Amino acid sequence: MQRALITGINGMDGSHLADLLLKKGYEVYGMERRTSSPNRTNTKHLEGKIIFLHGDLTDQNSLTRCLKQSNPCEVYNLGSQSFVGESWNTPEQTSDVTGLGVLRMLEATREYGAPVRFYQASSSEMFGRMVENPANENTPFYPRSPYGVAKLYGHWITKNYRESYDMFACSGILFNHESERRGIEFVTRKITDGVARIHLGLQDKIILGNLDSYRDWGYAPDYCEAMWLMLQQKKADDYVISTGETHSIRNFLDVAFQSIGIVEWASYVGQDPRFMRPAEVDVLRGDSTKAQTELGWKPKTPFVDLVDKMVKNDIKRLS
Ligand code: NDP
Ligand code: GDR
Repeated sequence: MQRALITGINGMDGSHLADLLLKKGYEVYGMERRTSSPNRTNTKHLEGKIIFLHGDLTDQNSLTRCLKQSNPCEVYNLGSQSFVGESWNTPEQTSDVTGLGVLRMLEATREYGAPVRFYQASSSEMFGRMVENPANENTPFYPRSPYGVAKLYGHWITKNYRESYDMFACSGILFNHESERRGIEFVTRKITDGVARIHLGLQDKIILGNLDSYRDWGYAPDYCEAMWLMLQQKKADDYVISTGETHSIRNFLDVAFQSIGIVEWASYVGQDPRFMRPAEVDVLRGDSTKAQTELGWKPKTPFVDLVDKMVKNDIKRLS
């Protein structure tokens, strides 16, 4: 039986990837940090189906132990301090987990010795102030946040371990992807949760930051399929995963409010400098031609369906 170890199991992607691997017949091990009260909102349904292990990306020994306990064929390194805005408040901790955490996981995998296939969750935030639009695997990087810089380290150290030790190590350069399980502070979920609350009379306004940035938004379960496909190839490589479309936060608001029958949303939305960033990534758009050609992957969920699913889910949850 195929065995996989996923770090960041309780996050959005970790939980969707576990669903996918279970469907494919894998034995799944999920690494989570010890907390005083566990947050298994996204993984409650996986209890009894996967094996949870305690480990932390800032603790080398715990990673080595997780590898020994799971004896995996595939490692998916999805754990990180993933909130861009927070990375200015905790730049050192972000660099430690999101950057050096990758090195620790690679080192644990290398020391473990068995032939393990390794996936690193790289990010479109590495393109930051996009030098080329749309960005592909050869586009130069220009990160704009401590998070983006840390991800860039993770990306290069993965490539370096592949070249230095002939490890099967891939980076998926994933553009923004969202789902009903998205953390509540990310803009998409903050909007769909807010729209649902307005619809149900629980809230008057949604307070946001910059409404004029553009993102290339896809659906997380589609993107987890791409992670898995990368590890099934003959040769390890890096791939951009994106829809190729870009929409502003205003476009997202248009569609989210339309799904509750509101066209003029301006009076329901406020702005607060607290949610603005010291350096913004104005636009992101990816070219996933390589993944489409070599992996046979393509995005399945249109933007409007993604927003609609998220709003409907929040209305149901809050009702
Ligand atoms: P989430 O924030 O939902 O999940 C991240 C997970 O990492 C959480 O479960 C968190 O645990 C865990 N984590 C944080 N710190 C540590 C640590 N020190 N040791 C071990 N685990 C830790 O992120 P997503 O699921 O959205 O993203 C998955 C990965 O993909 C991340 O690396 C992210 O940076 C990257 N990425 C995401 C994209 C997106 O659009 N979603 C796009 C491109 C890349 P806890 O629950 O305890 O906080
Ligand atoms: P991002 O996602 O930074 O792209 O990182 P986020 O949803 O946080 O921001 C997207 C854009 O929305 C603007 N924005 C706001 N953002 C938040 N969070 N809250 C607000 O109130 C708000 N108002 C406007 C932001 O300024 C930004 O332009 C996500 C994460 O999943 C990363 O881990 C991942 O690597 C990248 O996507 C690709």
